[in-house]
Amino acid sequence: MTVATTSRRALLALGSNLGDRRAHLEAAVRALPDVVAVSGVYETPPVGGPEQGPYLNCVVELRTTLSARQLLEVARARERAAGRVRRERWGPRTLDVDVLWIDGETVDEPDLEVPHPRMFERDFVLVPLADVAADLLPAGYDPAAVPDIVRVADLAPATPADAEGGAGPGE
Ligand code: GSY
Repeated sequence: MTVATTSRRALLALGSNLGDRRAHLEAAVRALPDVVAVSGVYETPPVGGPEQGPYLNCVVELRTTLSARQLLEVARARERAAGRVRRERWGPRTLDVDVLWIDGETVDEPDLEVPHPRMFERDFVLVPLADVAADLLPAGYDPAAVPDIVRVADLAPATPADAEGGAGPGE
């Protein structure tokens, strides 16, 4: 495990297709630590799993000293806070938070892989990723050319008051 003493860029992907999808994303973004940028919110067709409704997806950039493991704990805490119940793999969910990328760090453990193993295959990740980390896009990838993905909202950046009430890694 890498223990970072200086902050580095980390990217998280958020998705929701159950309940008040936008409210779930907004609450999670406000509670995440060390957020420096938030992509647009995109409505995206579901990929994989059973028949289910469309998702709202976004990508968040952090500048953080948290490790990949700590970020996974933060992500899971936000999913629990959104009332997520794990029923079936790739099924509908109130909130999904994936650790996509941490500059200079790779993790290959049974429950955590960084970079996320499918991040470069999924338009619902790449299109919002283009808003905050275009340097990571595969060569030639054009988010404007992707069909069926529509920017539907922008989330307000968190205020200092949000940060004071935000979740730490163990929450
Ligand atoms: O892997 C994240 C959850 N998820 C999504 C998602 O966030 N967006 C879309 N469009 N399809 C998805 N399928 C799964 S599983």
